[in-house]
Amino acid sequence: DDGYRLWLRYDEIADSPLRKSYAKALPRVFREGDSPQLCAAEEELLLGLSGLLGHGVESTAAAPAKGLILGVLGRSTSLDGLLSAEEQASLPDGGYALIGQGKQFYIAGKDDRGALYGAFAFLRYLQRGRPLDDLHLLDGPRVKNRLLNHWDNLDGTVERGYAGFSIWNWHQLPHYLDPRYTDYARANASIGINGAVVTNVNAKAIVFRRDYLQKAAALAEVFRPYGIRIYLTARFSAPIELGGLPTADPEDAAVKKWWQDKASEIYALIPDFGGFVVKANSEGQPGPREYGRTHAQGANLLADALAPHGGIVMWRAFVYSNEEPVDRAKQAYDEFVPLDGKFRDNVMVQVKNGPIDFQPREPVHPLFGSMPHTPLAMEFQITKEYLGQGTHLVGLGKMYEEVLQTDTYAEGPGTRVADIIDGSAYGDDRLTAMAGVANIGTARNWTGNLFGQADWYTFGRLAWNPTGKAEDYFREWSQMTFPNSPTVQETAQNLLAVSHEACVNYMTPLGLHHIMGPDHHYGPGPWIKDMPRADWTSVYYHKADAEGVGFDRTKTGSDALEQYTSRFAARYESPDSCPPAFLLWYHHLPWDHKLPSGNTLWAELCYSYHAGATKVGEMLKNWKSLSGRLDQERYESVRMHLEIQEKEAKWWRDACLAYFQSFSGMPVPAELEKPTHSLEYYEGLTFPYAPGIKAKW
Ligand code: BDP
Repeated sequence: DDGYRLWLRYDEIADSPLRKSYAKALPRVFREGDSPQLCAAEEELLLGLSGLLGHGVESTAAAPAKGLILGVLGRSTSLDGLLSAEEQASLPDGGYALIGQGKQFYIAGKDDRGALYGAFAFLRYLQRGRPLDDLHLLDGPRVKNRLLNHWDNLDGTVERGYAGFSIWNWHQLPHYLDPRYTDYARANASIGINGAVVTNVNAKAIVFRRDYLQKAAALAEVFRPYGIRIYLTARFSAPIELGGLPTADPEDAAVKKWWQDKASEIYALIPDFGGFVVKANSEGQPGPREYGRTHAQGANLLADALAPHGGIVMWRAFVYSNEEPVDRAKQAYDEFVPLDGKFRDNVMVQVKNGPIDFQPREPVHPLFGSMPHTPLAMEFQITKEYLGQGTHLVGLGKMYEEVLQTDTYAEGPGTRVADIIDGSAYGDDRLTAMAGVANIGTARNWTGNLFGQADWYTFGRLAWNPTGKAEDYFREWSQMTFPNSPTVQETAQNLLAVSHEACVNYMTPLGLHHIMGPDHHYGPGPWIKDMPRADWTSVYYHKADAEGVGFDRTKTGSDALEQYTSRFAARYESPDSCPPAFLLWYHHLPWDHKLPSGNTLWAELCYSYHAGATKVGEMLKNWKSLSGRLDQERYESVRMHLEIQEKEAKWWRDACLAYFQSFSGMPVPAELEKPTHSLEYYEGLTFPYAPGIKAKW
C-alpha cells in the first residue's frame, strides 16, 4: 500500500456485525439538488459506502424510506422540519447536521459546501466505526477561510518542500488535468480546507500573464465542486514587470488602474477567485516601502482592486528590515501595530505563529491580540522546514495546539490565540483565516513521510476548529489511516502525541532557537556565525559564551517582552518563574544557574537533549513492534524514516552538547553518553545537496 489514498481509504470494514448494521441502514443514497458540490458529495458517499460496506451502493431518484438523504437546508424539501429554528440558525456557513430519524439518515448542509463537509463527516463517522443510533450532530467551521499555502514555483520546484516536486504542472495546464488535482481537492474538502494558494510567496509577476491565469482558471474548475477557491501570490512590482509601468507606487493612478484591470481580468476567468497573498518588503521581495509607503497603503491598493469582486488580501507580517536588528523578534510588531485600523475591510494580516520563523518551539507572536482593529490570519507551517523536514516524524498538531491555546490576556484573561483567530475575542463578524504552508508534493503518498499526512490532516481540522484538541485529530487520522487495526492506531496516535516534544528536546530544548544548518535548515549548526546578516546566524540567537547562554529579551536586554500584555509578560520576566520551555528564549543565564528541577542549566540542557534522543529510540521500538500488523510498504517506509530520525536525533544531541560544552566547560553528567565525536568533526560535516534551499531572489 503506497499511502496514496491518504485517510480516504474506504477499505471494507472488517468487523462484520458492524459492517452489516451499516449496510442494513444505508442501502441507498438520495441527493436532492444539483449543485456541483452536492454532486461531488454524492459521488464521495457512493465511493465511500461501496468501499466500506464491501458492495456497490446506488443512488435513487426519490427519497428512500430507508437510506441516506443529502441536501441543503431551505432548498431541499426532504429536509424541511429536520432542525429546529434555533438549530438551523446556529449553523455557520459551511455547517451541517447529521441526523438519524427512523429509518432515514440525513446529511443537511447549511449551504452547498456544508452538505459536502457533512458527507465527509458522515463517512468519517463510519470509517471510525461509530454507532449510528441516535445520530444528531451539528457542526460548522469557526474560521471562515481555511487555506493551504503552496510555496510552489512555476518551474515545478517547491521552496521548503520535501515531498518531491510541485503537483501543479503549469507547463501542461490548462489542457492536461492530472487526476491528482481532484484527489487533492477531495482530501482538502474532507478536512474543510476551502482555499488553495497555489504559488510561492516569493512570487513571480508572470503568474498574472493571461496564459497563466487561464492555467489557474483550469485548476479553479477542478477545485470548485470541492468548495475550494484558488488564490495567487501577488508580486508587488508586477505593474512594472508585467505592465511596463515605470513604478509600482501604491499611490500612483496608473498603478491603481493596472491592479483594477488585472483584478477584472482575473474574475472574468475565475468568478470565485479568492484573492492575493502578499509577501512584501521581506527577504528581497518588492513592496510599498520602496516608495516611502506603508504596508497598509500597499495592502489597500490591492484590496481596492479586489473589493468589487469580493476578493481578499492576505498581507504577510513576516517582514524584517535590511538594517541589522537588535532583536528580529520585535520587528513585525514595531512595523504593524501602528497600522492597526488602517487596513481596508477586505485585508487580513497573516502572521506566523511565532516571532522568528517556524522554529520547533516559539512563544506566540506578539501581534496576536495587539491589533484589535485588524483581522489577523494564523500562518502555520505544515512542511517541516526546521523540524526534520520530510524525514522526521513530528506530530505538528501538538505545536499548533500549544500556540492556539496560549492565553494572550489581550481582551482580558482567557483570550487564547484561538479566540483571536476565530474572531470570538472581538465579538464582531470579522474576516477570519488560518493558513498552513503545505507539505504536499509529487511523492506517491503526497507528503514523503507517511506521518506528514497527519500534519496536513490535523492542520485542516484545527483550522475548522482552532479550539479543538490535537489528540482527537491524531486519533481520527490514525483510525482512518490504519483501519481495522486498533494496535497500529494506538501506536500511531502515540507517536504523533510524543514526537513534537521529543523533537524540541533533541533540537532546541529550553527555549533555544535558530541553531540549525544554514540555508537548508537541516541538522545542527549552533556554531554558524559568518552569514550576510547577523540574524541569519546561530550565535545571534543563543549568545553562548563562557558566562552563559540565551537571548535576554527582558528589560535588561531587547525588552521584546514589552510587546505582550503585562499579564502575559509577567510569567516570563523572571528566570525563576519562566517556564523552562522558554527559559533561553527570554533569558541569558549562567551555566550553573539552578533550575526548579535542582539541576544546573548545563545539566538540564544535557538531560533534555538526551531525553529527546532517547524518546526517538522508543518511537522506533514501538513502531517495530507493529511488524506484520500492517502492510509491508507503509510499515517499512515509516521504519526507515524513524531509523534515520534516531541517528539524527543523536547527531543533534551530540553536536549541540559538544558545542555548548566548549563554553560551559562543565562535564556531561556521568550517567549520560558523551558525544561520540569532537566538535570539529560535527562542524566539518557538509551538505552541498541538502534539500529545500531557498529560491535565489
Ligand atoms: C522562511 C523560509 C523561506 C520563506 C520565508 C517566508 O526559510 O524559504 O520564503 O520563510 O515565509 O521560513 O517568506
